[in-house]
Amino acid sequence: MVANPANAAEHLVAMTGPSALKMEANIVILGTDNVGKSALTVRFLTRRFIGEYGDIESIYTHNVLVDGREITLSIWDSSCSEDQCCESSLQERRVQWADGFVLVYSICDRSSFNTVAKMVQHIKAAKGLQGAEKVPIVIVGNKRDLQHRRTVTSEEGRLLALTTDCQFYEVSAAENYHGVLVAFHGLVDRIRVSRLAVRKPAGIKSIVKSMSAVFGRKRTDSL
Ligand SMILES: Nc1nc2c(ncn2[C@@H]2O[C@H](COP(=O)(O)OP(=O)(O)O)[C@@H](O)[C@H]2O)c(=O)[nH]1
Ligand SMILES: [Mg+2]
Repeated sequence: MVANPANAAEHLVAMTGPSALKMEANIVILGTDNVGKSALTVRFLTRRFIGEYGDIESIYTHNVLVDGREITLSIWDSSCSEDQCCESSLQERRVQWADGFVLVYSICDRSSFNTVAKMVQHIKAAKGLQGAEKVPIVIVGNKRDLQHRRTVTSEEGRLLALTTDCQFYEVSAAENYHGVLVAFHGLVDRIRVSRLAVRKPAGIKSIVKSMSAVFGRKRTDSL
């Protein structure tokens, strides 16, 4: 087989040129009813809190710029009753579709927190990743403004995230846009890192190998 130097050069430009700065990712928002999944989604998309959101299952597309990189997000705002949350086939489809997960509970609702703990395990098992690969998950304790009704402490949320290798945020979709933004950006960062981890073994080394094939250099294994 004869390698074509022109093709190899094009390939390199494609990997290092403007398209390398673009990324697409699917994000699903999960959690029991009434924890504020739609409120968080709408806050992130529009910066607004409108109070009532109905019960519509929707996928939104949203472009963001993170560190100079254009990212197209598809965000699936799920809606499911409590007992369906882990096992239904719809849930399986959401899990397989998603690159990253926002798992939401309300700080005023302990059972929603327990469900998030179960979901983390379920998602990790369903994704079946190996070795150092991580599932990008952020755990979000919402309704932080309702301190007087709090039943889940911040420490419990933080501990759950720490022990499951997830990221943790406590926010109020009702009162604060910035916290919601930071949580979504945290997830985007996790997705980027997880993609780099997948690509790494085939990264620089394989570029050098293909260049060597083109220019006839034999030894690449010292790299
Ligand atoms: N006080 C307060 N209420 C919130 C917050 N987020 C959502 N809600 C309210 O909680 C209810 C359920 O929100 P929704 O987004 O529909 O929950 P979903 O079923 O998880 O999508 C609505 O009445 C919201 O106005 C919040 O941060 N603080
Ligand atoms: Mg909803």
